[in-house]
Amino acid sequence: MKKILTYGTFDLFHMGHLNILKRAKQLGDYLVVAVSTDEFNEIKNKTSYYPYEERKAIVESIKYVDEVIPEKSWNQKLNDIKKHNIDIVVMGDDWKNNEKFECLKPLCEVVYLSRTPVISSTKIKKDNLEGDFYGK
Ligand code: C2G
Repeated sequence: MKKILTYGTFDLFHMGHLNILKRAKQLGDYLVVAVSTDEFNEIKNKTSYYPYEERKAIVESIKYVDEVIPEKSWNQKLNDIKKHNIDIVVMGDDWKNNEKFECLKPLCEVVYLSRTPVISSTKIKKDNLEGDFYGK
């Protein structure tokens, strides 16, 4: 069984998140998603609209996702790969060549998939503040 692992905040779940999870699952048989905790988001200087428990519940309900684990720190990835017998770590290509993922290559394959254009949690928040709507 080929096991895939990906990381993210997955706030204000949108098509960019769905696309990466769908395509990550297509690379194997079992997809583990590490969702950033609220405390870790603070370290990432990210504030999410939804708390961890709700972001976790949404990601868990996605049919491509087999398991959700908490992402609590930048340096848990090597342990995650060993503990879950991961074959491939998948991230959007905004992370391409980032040392946080390149350093995993001795342990497993690292695949960067193209980001879905335009949409992001940040854009959703901004558009809502400005009264804009997607595709407008
Ligand atoms: N993503 C995407 N297309 C978008 C938006 C996001 O493909 N339009 C991908 C990102 O590249 C990432 C995943 O969706 O692989 C989750 O994105 P975020 O929730 O923004 O996660 P991020 O803040 O990048 O956290 O340790 C790694 C971090 O936890 C990643």
